[in-house]
Amino acid sequence: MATGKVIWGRGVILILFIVYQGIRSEQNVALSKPSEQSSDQGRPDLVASKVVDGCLDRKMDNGCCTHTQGSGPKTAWWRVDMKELMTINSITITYTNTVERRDRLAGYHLYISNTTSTPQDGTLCYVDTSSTIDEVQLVVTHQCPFVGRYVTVYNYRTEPLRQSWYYQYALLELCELQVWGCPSACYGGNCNSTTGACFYCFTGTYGDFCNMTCPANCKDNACEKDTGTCVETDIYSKSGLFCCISNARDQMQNVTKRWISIISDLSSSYIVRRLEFITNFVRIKRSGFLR
Ligand SMILES: [Ca+2]
Repeated sequence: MATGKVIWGRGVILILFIVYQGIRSEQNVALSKPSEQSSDQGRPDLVASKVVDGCLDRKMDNGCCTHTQGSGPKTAWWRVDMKELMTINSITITYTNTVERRDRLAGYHLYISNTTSTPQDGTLCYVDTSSTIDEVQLVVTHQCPFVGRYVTVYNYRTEPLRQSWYYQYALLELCELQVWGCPSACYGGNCNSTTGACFYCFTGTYGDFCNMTCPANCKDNACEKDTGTCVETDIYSKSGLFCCISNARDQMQNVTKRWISIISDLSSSYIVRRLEFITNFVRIKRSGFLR
């Protein structure tokens, strides 16, 4: 019977976890953010920004995709700068379907980073290791539970090719990349799916995006999320209601310490001089000068 209860309890926990995952709220934090890529194909409508324009159309001529240089490069990359640290849950890649491109996308890497020194900076979230061309998915979502500012799609070609069916050059024909997550300032990693506003803030911050600091006189550094009003005021803080009492108390303590120091110095000096006088008196007395 007891075992049954334990199993039932685990089931409840599992169900709660699934429900939590189901109601997790997040937004595409890459939408309309600055982006760049290793090279341009040449057509003005096939540029890096098309990958974060919100258009999921996969036909290359419809103006929703990009295209890096097609012949020659052995490496290719595309990167988005989300402008701040984001708590990422997953990333959805949408690749062109104008013609069969699986052999071109195959072998790509997905990185999350805080720097851009190289296209391979940061954490490798996913690498495509498809062993056949049919395994390569052109629209796919990868779980990437990391915190970072940049997301980079990177690919390369070697001689010999990692797979014999790979296209010989490295190029990217991305139509959209969606990064599902929230600003890292959001407590719990949840936010409004439309505005990106945080549901909760960490202690000490407030505002829609939890990017403002609670007033210094808030007790335990806690304030209301929307207004920044202290949940409870620390009345003895430097900026609290009794700030003057607090300041006066500190000043009194400083003055007291100073007087104690002065008196101590004077006392020490007096005692030393008295000892010197007694020592000299005894020395003179012993010499017989004084009778
Ligand atoms: Ca697009």
